[in-house]
Amino acid sequence: EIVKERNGIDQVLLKNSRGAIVRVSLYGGQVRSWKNERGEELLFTSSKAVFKPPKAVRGGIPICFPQFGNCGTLEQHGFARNKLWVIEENPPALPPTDSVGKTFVDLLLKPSEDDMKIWPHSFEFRLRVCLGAEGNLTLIPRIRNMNCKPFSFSFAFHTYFSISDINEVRVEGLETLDYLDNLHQRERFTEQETSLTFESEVDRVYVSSANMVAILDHEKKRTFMIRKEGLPDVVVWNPWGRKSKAIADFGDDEYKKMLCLDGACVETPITLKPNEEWKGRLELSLINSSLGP
Ligand code: TA6
Repeated sequence: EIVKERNGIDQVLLKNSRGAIVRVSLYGGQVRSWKNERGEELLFTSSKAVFKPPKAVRGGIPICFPQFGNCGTLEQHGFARNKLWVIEENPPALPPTDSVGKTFVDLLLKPSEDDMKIWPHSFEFRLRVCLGAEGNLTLIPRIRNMNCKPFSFSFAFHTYFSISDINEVRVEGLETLDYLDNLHQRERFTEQETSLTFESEVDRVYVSSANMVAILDHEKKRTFMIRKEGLPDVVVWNPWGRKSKAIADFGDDEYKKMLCLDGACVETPITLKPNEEWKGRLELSLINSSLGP
C-alpha cells in the first residue's frame, strides 16, 4: 500500500496478518517505522527529525552507501540515503524463502548522470524489505557492478533501535571482538566485557563479528535479535548528552531512548568486479520475554 508523507514523498506500508506494520520511504530507501502486532514502535525517530530532502531523517534505518562515515571523498555516509529510490515490480529472482509467507517490496537505486560525476561507478542497488508472518523485519540488499571497472564500497544499515533507557540495556554477542574506536581516531581495541553496557558516548565498529547480536532491554522486557549475512561488522553508537545536544536534529535527552546497532561492512570495503553482485541480509526480530514461554 502506498501512502504519501507530508512532504509528498511516497512511503510503502507493509502489513502482516497479525497487524505488524513496516513503513519504508522511497526517499533514501529508508525504513521509517517497524511496529509489532501490539502497535509498539520498535525503531527510534528523533522528535527533531527533518522530513525535507536532502536531509536524511534521523531515525529508522538510513542506508550508508557507498561510504560509511566521513573518511572518504563523499558526504558523510554516502549518498544512497539522500536519493529517491523507485519500486521495482519484477526484480531478478530471489530464493522462495525470501518471499513465501512474507509481505515485501523491492526498491531500486541507480546512479543519475550527476551521481556518476561524484562517484563514477555504474551500479544497481536493489533492496528487498520484508515483513515476516511473525513480525520480523528482513532487509536484503543486492549491489551489482554494471559492467564498469571494479569499485569498492563500505556499507551500513544505520539502525536506530527504540529502547526504554540506555542505562538499562546491554548488548550480547560482541564479547572478545576487536573494535575501531571512533572516539580515539579509530584506534583498535579488544572488547573485554562479556556484555556491553553504556555509561557514556560510544561510537565503535566491532569487526568480524558473529552473525547474531542481541540488545536486551530489561525494563521493556524485550530483546532485539539481529541476525546478519554478508555484513561482517557491527557499528555501535550512542551520542550521549553532550554530543546529542550539538546535533540539531537530535532532541536533547532522546539519546536515552535509542541505540544504533548497525549491520555493516566497514573495516574491509567490498570490491566488485564488472557484473559481480554482492548480496547481504539483515534480519531483525523481537523476543518479548514478558510473554513467557
Ligand atoms: O554511527 C556512527 C556515526 O558515524 C557517528 O559518528 C555519527 O556521526 C552517526 O554515524 C550519525 O551520522 P549522521 O550523518 O546520520 O548524523
